[in-house]
Amino acid sequence: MHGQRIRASYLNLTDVATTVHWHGMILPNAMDGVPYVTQAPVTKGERFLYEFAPGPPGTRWYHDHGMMLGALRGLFGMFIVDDPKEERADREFALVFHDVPDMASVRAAVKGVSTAPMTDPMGSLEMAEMRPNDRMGDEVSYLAHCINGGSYPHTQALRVAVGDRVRLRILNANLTQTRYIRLAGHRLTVTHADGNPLQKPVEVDVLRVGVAERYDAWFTVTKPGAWLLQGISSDPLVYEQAVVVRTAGMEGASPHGSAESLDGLDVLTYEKAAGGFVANAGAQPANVRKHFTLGGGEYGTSMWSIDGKQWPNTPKVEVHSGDRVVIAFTNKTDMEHPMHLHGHVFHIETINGRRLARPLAKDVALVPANGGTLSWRFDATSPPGRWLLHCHNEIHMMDGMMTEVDYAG
Ligand SMILES: [Cu+2]
Repeated sequence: MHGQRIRASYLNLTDVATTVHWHGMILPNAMDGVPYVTQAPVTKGERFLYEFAPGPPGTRWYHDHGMMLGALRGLFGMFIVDDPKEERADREFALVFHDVPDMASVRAAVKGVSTAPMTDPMGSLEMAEMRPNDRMGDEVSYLAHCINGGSYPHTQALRVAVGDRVRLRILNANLTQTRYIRLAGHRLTVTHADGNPLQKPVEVDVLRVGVAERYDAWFTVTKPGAWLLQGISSDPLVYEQAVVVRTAGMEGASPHGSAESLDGLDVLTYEKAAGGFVANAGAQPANVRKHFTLGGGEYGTSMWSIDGKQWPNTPKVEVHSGDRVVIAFTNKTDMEHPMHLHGHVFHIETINGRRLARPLAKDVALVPANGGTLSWRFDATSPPGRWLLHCHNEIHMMDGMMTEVDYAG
């Protein structure tokens, strides 16, 4: 419940030194869980006590923050900060989409020589951005595709009743891949992005959920039936990433599924979530402006960069408490990048030079590939400290696409 404090004692019984990051939370910097930046990594047999008042309300999560090969995310989960003032659903389900990586492909991807293919579905934004000469080398192959720890048909059915208003809280905990998620036979009403309420809910057929993103989506059960909620991909294996939504009496029925393509479907984009674009009124006021060029990812290299530099040599953002900060990204690479800022909620303002009608409150945002741009603003009103800003694609982060926002004084 929002307003309560938590105490989480982290005891590390593995051989891998790591920390726990509370993704999407605004909290004291010392509790943010970044090794060597906000705390020493917790080694085998050691304990670390995290204590803070979770917030803001919404669908947040936690995960380990290794920043080195061997400490790939193995500890994670959804963290719901319940808002007592919010409308209640008849049923609510938390769904964590995650995938088990093939570690050999992870090591190859870090070196830029992986042979794993891109798996986005036909009709997706990523496929549209592909150029004929794009050479992969950075993708990870996955051995299993899960929701809440299981693959279909071993996932637990979501039981609903006719007339129910159902709320889904969806997290993409995949290390590298965007997920397209659809509930067969239903439109979804999206109310929250990364846990933050949209100014106006939007209705779509398919959610596009980048790495580390969360969406809250609602639907109404209007008739008896059984339908698959699933990841849509060009990789047939991803079809195991599914759960059945069913009414009583439909236990034996074979569920309705979805086709592999997104053709003709209404897909959630930032533009849609924000009510479209408006005429650009010019730059909005800000005390601090920073422009970053995202680069790297050449085949056969271990380099993903910000302004040509790799962490820890990347240029930092210096702010003072109370500053209005605008950060603009230009992406020179052929992959999109889910850029995440710790300890703040930001508002996406522009995409490819066009201004969103309603700035979109998030903590991670996909910067479009091949020269795409995206900008966000935030107010430096979080507790002072060093707040990481990085690509949430685990390979890109390990290969250096990371910087920080530092509060001066
Ligand atoms: Cu990236």
